[in-house]
Formats: sequence, structure tokens, C-alpha cells
Amino acid sequence: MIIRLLLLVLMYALCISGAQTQTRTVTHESVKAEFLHAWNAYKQYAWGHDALKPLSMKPHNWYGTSLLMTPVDAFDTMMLMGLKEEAAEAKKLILENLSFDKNIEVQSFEITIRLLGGLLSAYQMDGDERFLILAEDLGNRLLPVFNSSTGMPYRFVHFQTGKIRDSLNNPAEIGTCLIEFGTLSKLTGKPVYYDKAKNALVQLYNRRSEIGLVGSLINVETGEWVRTTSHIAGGIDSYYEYLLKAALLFDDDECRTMWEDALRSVNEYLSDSTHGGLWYGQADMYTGKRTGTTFGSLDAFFPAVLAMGGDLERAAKLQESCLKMWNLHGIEPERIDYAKMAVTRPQYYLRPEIIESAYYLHHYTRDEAYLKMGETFFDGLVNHCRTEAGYAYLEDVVVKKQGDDMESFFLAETLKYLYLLFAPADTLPFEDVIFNTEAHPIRKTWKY
Ligand code: DMJ
Repeated sequence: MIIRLLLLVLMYALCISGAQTQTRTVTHESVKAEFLHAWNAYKQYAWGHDALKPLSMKPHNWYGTSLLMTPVDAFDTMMLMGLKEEAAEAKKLILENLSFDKNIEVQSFEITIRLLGGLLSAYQMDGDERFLILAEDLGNRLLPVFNSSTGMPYRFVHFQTGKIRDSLNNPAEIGTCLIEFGTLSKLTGKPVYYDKAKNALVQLYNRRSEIGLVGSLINVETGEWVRTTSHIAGGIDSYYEYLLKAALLFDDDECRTMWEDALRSVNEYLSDSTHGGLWYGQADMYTGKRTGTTFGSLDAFFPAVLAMGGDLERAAKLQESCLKMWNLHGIEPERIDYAKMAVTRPQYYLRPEIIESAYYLHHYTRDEAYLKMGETFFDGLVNHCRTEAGYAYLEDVVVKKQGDDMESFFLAETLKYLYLLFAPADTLPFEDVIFNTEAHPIRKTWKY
């Protein structure tokens, strides 16, 4: 009798687990296959260039000459996916060809998060010193951006002359360099990188308004705000992300205090629960008065940061809103007006943020709902963006019109977070790394 009962229980348990496996239509292996589809298209049509144009099947370089944006950005994703051959060919391409001794002016923010971040994580994952040598050379060529009277960076710098340009900068581009520059300091033993990047962050924070908000454009020479609209969207987003992540990566108490203080103001003045669910809109940095009700694909990084900061309740609520935004048209618009639930910018640039947040939330809660969301994201991508040669962004999510770009962050971030969401937890020990804003995992290998 007892044996019969045990058998029944066992059969029931098997049925349940069988049912669960049956309902899971996407696995980490399906994501890996899509990564290979994108990488192989890059290899075939754009090898050695920055990026692939997936519709015209042509290569594209940001500055007329290649900085190997896609291979550097994609390298650690291949390592995580166990794609040894692909990682080896990308490594060879990078180490034999990548040089920053070029007559070009670059945008410091993009080069920092994609290339400096990519080279540092490549060094940590692969161990080859040549990645670190490239990273240090790059760091030195970027350093002149901090030579403003406030110490906040200019937007552009020339790789050979060090000439800087554009003193009007935004909080995201000013405040998103401490993970990369700080790690460079820790790995080379030279404090200059950490000090300059940390000072930029502090200078920006010091210019917050009395109610603790920052605006969207500031003059790095005079320290005066030029645009006073505050929000968490593109242009400010990763400033908040780096306050928290730098606090964690470097045990930096000053960063933690700045993060906690900034978060209080963001939650008080930018969050908005008056339109069904939780959203974050726009407000004036001095008065806190609401000036807009738009939210978009870039804002979808915030559930991950909220979760990492310990506020799982808000994180989960905001992720629900993000999902509503995705589900409006079966794939995510660049921006909506959440008061009307109407699309105001119809593009989908293959962005990762909503997937990144699902991955963080799944890590912290183990709630299967986030895997289900991951399936929704995967299906949307495959159904609407997949092309013969890789993946194409959408010019319009309403009519599903594809456009001719596949940003390197699609391989660095979007597919990495999607893969990690479904992969066994030990694929990357989450608690041991801090992802930079381009999803390059940095490990704290230093003691001081
Ligand atoms: C990436 O380059 C980074 O995630 C950045 O923080 C924001 N924009 C893209 C992805 O959307």
C-alpha cells in the first residue's frame, strides 16, 4: 500500500515537471542558435568592420575606419555561451588588428562602454595580457575628456591629438565611466583613471537641485544646467545605474550615499502611479513639477537597478508596466505616452534593457513569470527582427517595418541577457560580477 502511494506521488511529480518542461518553448540553446545566426552574418558580410547592415548585407564603420565594435562587444558573450571557436577567431581578429592610434575623433561614452568595457571583461575572462594593454592604451587616449574646468568630461576626443570638443554634455555620458576607468585603475595599479571618473560623478551629483534631481544637459566648463528636465530615460539613465554599481564594485561608500540620495528624489518626483501601474515620467529638476508622461525602451533598465538596490516591489511593478509597453504591438517601441498608452516613437533598436530587467528579477525572485516574459521577448525578436543576414532593427513597431542596422549591443547585451535568463545559474555567478552598462561583466579581482 505504502509503495503504491509512493509510486503515485512520484508519477504526479513527474507529470508536473513534465508539464513545466513542455510549456517552456525557449531555452538558452535556442538563444545561442540566434546569436550564431547574427554572428555568422557579421562574419560573412562585415568581417573586420564595426558592424553589419543586415538588410543591405554591407559593413559599416562608425568613424570611417574600424574599431572592431561588434567583435569586442560580442567576445564575452561567446565565452559565456561556450562558443570556443568563435571566441578564438574574434580574439585573433582583435589582437592582430585593433589599434587606437588613428586620426579620428570619437564619442567618449560609446567607446568607453563598448570598447573599454569589452576589453576589460575580455581580459578578465580570457587572461591574455594583450587585452589589458589595449584597454590601457584606450584609457590613456580617452583621459583628455576630463580636462574641463569642472572635471566633468567633454563628449568627444581625438585619439591622436587629444583635442576635445563639445562642452554641452548629459548626465549619462558624464556619469557612465567609473566602472570602466575604475577597473582600469585597479588592474593597472594606476589611480588616475579612477580619480578622474569618480570626480566627474561627484561634480555632477554636486550640481543636483535642492530637491535632489539632475537636469538633462549641462555645460561642463561653467557647470550651468542648460536643460532642466529630469527623467530616468536615455541621457540620464546610466548615471543612476553607475552610482549603485560603483558603490558595489568598489565598496565606495560615497557612491552609495549618492545613490541612496538620488533614488529618494527619483522615487519622490519622477515616479507616477496615476495612470494604471507604476511609471517614471519627466519633471522639472528645480520644482519637481511633472512636465511629461513618456516612458520608453531605455527606461526599462530601471527595474534591474531597483532590484539590485533592494526594492523588489517597485522593480516588479515597473517591469509589469514595461511588459505592457512591449505587448502594445508585440515588440517594444522606443517611447510611449503612458497616460494615453500610445506610441510616440515607433522604432525598436534591438535594445536589451527590458530583458536585462527580466534577468535580474528572475535572479532575485526565481519567479517563473520572468521566464515566460523572456519567451515573449524571444518570440517578438525572432518573428519581427530576424532577417536572412542577422537581425534588423524596426523603424516602426506598429507596421513592423525593418531598418538596416544591427547595433553591436544586440550581441553584447540583448542576446547575452536573454541567454543568461534561461541558462543554468552557474553559467555566470551573478553575485560575483557587476555588468557595465553594455553588459560586460566585471569581476572584482583586486583586494585594495
Ligand atoms: C547600450 O549602448 C547601453 O545599454 C546604454 O546604456 C544604452 N543604450 C544601449 C542599449 O540600448
